[in-house]
Amino acid sequence: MEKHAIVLGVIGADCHSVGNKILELFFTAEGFKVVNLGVMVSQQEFINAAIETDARAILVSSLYGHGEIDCQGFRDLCLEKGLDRILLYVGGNLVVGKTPFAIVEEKFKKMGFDRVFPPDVDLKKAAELLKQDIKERFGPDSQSSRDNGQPAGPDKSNPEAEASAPETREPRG
Ligand code: B12
Repeated sequence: MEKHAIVLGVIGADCHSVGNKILELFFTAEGFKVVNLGVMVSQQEFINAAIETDARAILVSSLYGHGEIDCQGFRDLCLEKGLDRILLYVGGNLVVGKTPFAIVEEKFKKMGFDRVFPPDVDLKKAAELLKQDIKERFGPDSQSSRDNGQPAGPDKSNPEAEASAPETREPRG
């Protein structure tokens, strides 16, 4: 069976890289095709990678406390770029200080994230939720995450576009 692509990275100016490596190894072992952008990733970079790999989900990490600012408008930008069905997950130390998690979760859900995770999340449970969410959102035939139903990926008729595909980008950090 074909593996579902997911895009992973640490958003904004955040350079915490340890959790990102663990997530890459874990979700790869869970059977996903993980496109790991590493640390210090912009919203636009996440979205470009998701479009070019026809990803089912973007998994955003934020550890340094500025997650709320960095994630503002992420869902709107996805919609603007045609990713109208992509799953958005976010996790880590999402805000500064000790805000109760229920409040943090509500905040990020209002911003358009489908699931929000604390730093001590059981990754096995997160992977199960992701598999379930992909099935529910994309159906058993797992259609494209873009609104036009066209397969994503570089335009084979355009060698320049093909040459700039980001999947091989080395993760930073
Ligand atoms: C190591 C460390 C650093 C190192 C990072 C080195 C590196 N290459 O990674 C250095 C020294 C550079 C650093 C810098 C800073 N740090 Co620092 N750092 C830490 C520390 C001690 C450990 C982080 C770590 O590696 N944890 C281990 C990994 C495995 O856990 P994790 O990162 O949480 O990731 C897991 C989960 O969060 C979860 N997860 C994460 N994302 C996602 C996403 C999804 C979808 C899911 C399902 C799960 C998930 O799964 C991951 C794997 O298990 C933490 C404290 C702590 N105990 O966490 C502070 C901490 C993260 N740092 C903090 C801060 C404030 C900073 C600085 C701003 C300090 C400063 N004033 O300069 C800078 C930021 C620099 C920057 N631009 O990013 C704060 C953040 C506070 C907040 N959010 O409110 C923390 C929590 C310390 C604290 N208690 O104050 N830091």
